[in-house]
Amino acid sequence: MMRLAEIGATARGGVCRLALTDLDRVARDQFLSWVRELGCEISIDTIGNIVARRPGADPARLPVMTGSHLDTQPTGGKFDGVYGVMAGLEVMRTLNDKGIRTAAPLELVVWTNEEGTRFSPIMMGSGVFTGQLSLDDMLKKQDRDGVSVQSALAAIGYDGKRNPGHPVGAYFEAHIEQGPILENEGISIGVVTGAMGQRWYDIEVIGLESHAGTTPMDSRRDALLAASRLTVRVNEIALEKGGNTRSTVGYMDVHPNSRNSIPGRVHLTVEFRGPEENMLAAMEQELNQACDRYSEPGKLDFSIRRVADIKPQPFFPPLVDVVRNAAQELSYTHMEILSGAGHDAVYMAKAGPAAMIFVPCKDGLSHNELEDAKKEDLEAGTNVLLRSMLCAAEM
Ligand code: HGY
Ligand code: MN
Ligand code: MN
Ligand code: MN
Repeated sequence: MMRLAEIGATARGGVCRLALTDLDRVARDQFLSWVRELGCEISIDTIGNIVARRPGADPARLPVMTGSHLDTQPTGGKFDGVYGVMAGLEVMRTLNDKGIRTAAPLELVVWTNEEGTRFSPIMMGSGVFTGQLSLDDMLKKQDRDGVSVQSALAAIGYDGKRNPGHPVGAYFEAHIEQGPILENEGISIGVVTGAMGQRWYDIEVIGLESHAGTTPMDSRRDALLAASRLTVRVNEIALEKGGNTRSTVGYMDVHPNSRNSIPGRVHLTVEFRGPEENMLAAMEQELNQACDRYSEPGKLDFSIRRVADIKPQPFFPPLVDVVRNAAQELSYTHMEILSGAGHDAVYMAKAGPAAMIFVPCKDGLSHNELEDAKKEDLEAGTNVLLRSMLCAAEM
């Protein structure tokens, strides 16, 4: 048996386990062995989501579901995603140990490709499960080496046969906050009221490769110079908008990436986050204007493709109350918090009742190999998850 953090462990103490790689397979296989030991019924759907079902006393009841993801960022940590999966596993183990049979069935899910790093967009498995993303379109998505989701799923043996999606009575996801608020406030539990919206773009800047020594400065078509100007502008857009909006250029691929050739082509990614849909729309308008401003038709051309558009999503108030009451009854300090990060719970909330439980992480750091969290906080979050699921399962 391997600890999940060992599967893709990096020299700096982080984890690099990209979606649908062989490391993802090893982690999925390990998860399957654990849930089979618990007597769960397993189903794998056509986008690779794994659902482990613990039968309830009343099979007619809609299941109470929890889960998260096993795929990580390239410089990922041990807790982003994995914590939610392990917390759900702990809930099921505890109920087995105590011989408790809930009225409603319980389900623990591992979502495919939550991070959206190797294959865009983000939250792919839960998006297909809830009908927000088209299965056919997602299966065709390719990574930078031209490998499709469909062939990657088959290569790791997780190209399930079951159609994705089924009615869920309630969904809870436990996750580290991935930001500094809970730690700064000295609070153990985040009662998550909702999540910011986000928009993702792929941008191509087309100039012309030419000789760095012979091409005069005034006749260059330097795609990297234009992409750099755009990068500065993207950051200014969120700073100018304020209101908790965020903007990031996270990826840039320069062609031909040779020190003595003027870059002729750049592929870069832009993402915006914000609590208000109209703010995201305004930021997108600014992005389009910036590309127009930096383009010189026939000299420097920009193409923009929006690849993700996830609306700001409130969680289901009655379930948010269940989480708050559970924290209260267990005497954990708690506070309401809005998630800046996207989570599979966001798509689940578009299809049914969903809520999240946050726990603090060290220095608010995540998507970083130094990601860390305290045992007592992880335990508190798991206890709140258990209590919330039991409450929903008996409702
Ligand atoms: O990017 C996100 O919001 C998530 O952590 N994948
Ligand atoms: Mn995550
Ligand atoms: Mn993440
Ligand atoms: Mn998540």
